[in-house]
Amino acid sequence: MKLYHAPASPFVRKVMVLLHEAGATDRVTLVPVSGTPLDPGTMPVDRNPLGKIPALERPDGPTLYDSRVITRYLDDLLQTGLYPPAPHLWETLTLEATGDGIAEAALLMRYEMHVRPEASRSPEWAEGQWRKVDRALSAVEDRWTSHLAGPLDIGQIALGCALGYLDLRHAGRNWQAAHPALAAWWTGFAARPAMAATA
Ligand SMILES: N[C@@H](CCC(=O)N[C@@H](CS)C(=O)NCC(=O)O)C(=O)O
Repeated sequence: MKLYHAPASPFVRKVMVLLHEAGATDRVTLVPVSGTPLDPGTMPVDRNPLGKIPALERPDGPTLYDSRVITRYLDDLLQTGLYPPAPHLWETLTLEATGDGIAEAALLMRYEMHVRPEASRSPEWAEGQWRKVDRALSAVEDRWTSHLAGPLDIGQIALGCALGYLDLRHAGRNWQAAHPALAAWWTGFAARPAMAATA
């Protein structure tokens, strides 16, 4: 399989972490690409009309895109056990959506303040995105603390990749100060070999 890839993407990282956890990194060849909404650059627009990564070319059908679709496909292929049976599944998928939403808001802030031409940037809009991140981090601490202490699942992986992206692109915000319980979990989770290998 071919995985369209950029090392700083939190969504690509979800896929890579799953592959590392499953011991299956040798099943994909990485295709480095880059691009933004302003300039798709080398993004695989012929494979994913949205011009986004990750996208996965596979032998048994058309290219898959969106990290949630790809991780679900790889789980089916590799039997990773990262999706528990219902009803626990609903909490896992909601946590995954929360992690992805944090990463998405953080990415949109990055595009707004570093990709959009300077004259049309809106710091207020970027602050609105950060408020989403901050609320979501509080919600994770309120609702998912015991879930985070449980067996590894795709929700934890999505959250970890989102927190890693906050550290990479928004370190100055120091999210850890307002969310100490989550910060403590993150210290341990970031040390997992699959996370360290994809940092
Ligand atoms: N919901 C998508 C989001 C993917 C996404 O936004 N990827 C970014 C890289 S981190 C991208 O391809 N951006 C290019 C663009 O938006 O044009 C997923 O989970 O795969």
